[in-house]
Amino acid sequence: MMQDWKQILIPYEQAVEELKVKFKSIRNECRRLDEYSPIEFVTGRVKKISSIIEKAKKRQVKLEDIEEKIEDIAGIRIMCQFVEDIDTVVGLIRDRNGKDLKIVEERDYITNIKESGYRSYHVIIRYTVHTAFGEREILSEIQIRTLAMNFWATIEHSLNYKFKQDLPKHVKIKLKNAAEAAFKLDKEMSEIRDDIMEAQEIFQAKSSLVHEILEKIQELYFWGNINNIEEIRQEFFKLHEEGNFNKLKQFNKKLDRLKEEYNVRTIL
Ligand code: 0O2
Ligand code: 0O2
Repeated sequence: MMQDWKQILIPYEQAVEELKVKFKSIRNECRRLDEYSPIEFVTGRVKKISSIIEKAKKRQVKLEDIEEKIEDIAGIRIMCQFVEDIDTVVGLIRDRNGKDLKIVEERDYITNIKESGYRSYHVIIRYTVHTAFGEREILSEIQIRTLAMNFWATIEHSLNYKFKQDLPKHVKIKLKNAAEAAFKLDKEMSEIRDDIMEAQEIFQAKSSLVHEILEKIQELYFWGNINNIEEIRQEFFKLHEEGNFNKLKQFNKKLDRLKEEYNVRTIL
């Protein structure tokens, strides 16, 4: 039986790994291009066998129907900074519909907040994995939420686990209040979204500029024959300390000129 479960879960494990890579790469590409990323971080898991059996029992799903009826055996969670980013991410998923995934259903628990106070956007997809034993199409649930929604859901989930779904009344009230606070936080963050995004973009741009400069100094150093490399390094340290973005940009251009100059000399 255990062996059967292992065999069943292999494509789900592969799907989670692949989907994590795909969504993480959206974030990584944006960062590399100094662009704002609608994705903050991504997690994924394959549901534990005991939880699958428990869910099947609760819903009176027969063992042979588990793969068609339990949609979140492969679960992906995408965290965003702002509620608006959720729409962007859902848009990205819709763009892929019929390409590397098929959307089965969307559940908007952001507009339709659950009784518990739970908010998130769920997209159920069909996803094909190519395993050693051939092609397999599996179901997967993608949950898209803000950091605040995630904070609340994680705590509520662990409390439910602790109290075995039977939350005492005072805990329930506190959780409802906390859900309201998380909702307000998201709203307030949205109001200053433009300022936050701008600050983050500047920070990101500055960090890649510094990276670029350091690489160029290293290149100039290794090409040798640059007698004022120490001077260049000192100049960089001074500018870095000063923290003026425009001056760093000018310095970067100066390094380009130096590199070009040196290249010309090498060619000649
Ligand atoms: P995994 O990759 O499955 O082990 P990478 O090195 O690129 O694979 P990444 O995404 O650069 O990993 O690391 P990141 O974003 O710093 O996240 C590290 C792990 O912490 C990931 O778990 C995140 O999903 C998880 N995490 C949990 N809470 C937070 C949070 O508030 N912020 C961030 N940034 N990460 C968080 P995994 O899925 O096990 O990664
Ligand atoms: P896990 O892995 O423990 O998170 P149902 O379970 O019947 O309410 P349904 O219709 O199967 O839900 O699917 P739905 O509501 O789209 O998604 C179920 C999943 O959403 C849950 O998975 C949770 O991850 C999350 N979720 C839904 N409601 C709540 C809630 O009130 N609080 C928290 N913390 N999470 C919620 P599981 O099965 O609990 O699995």
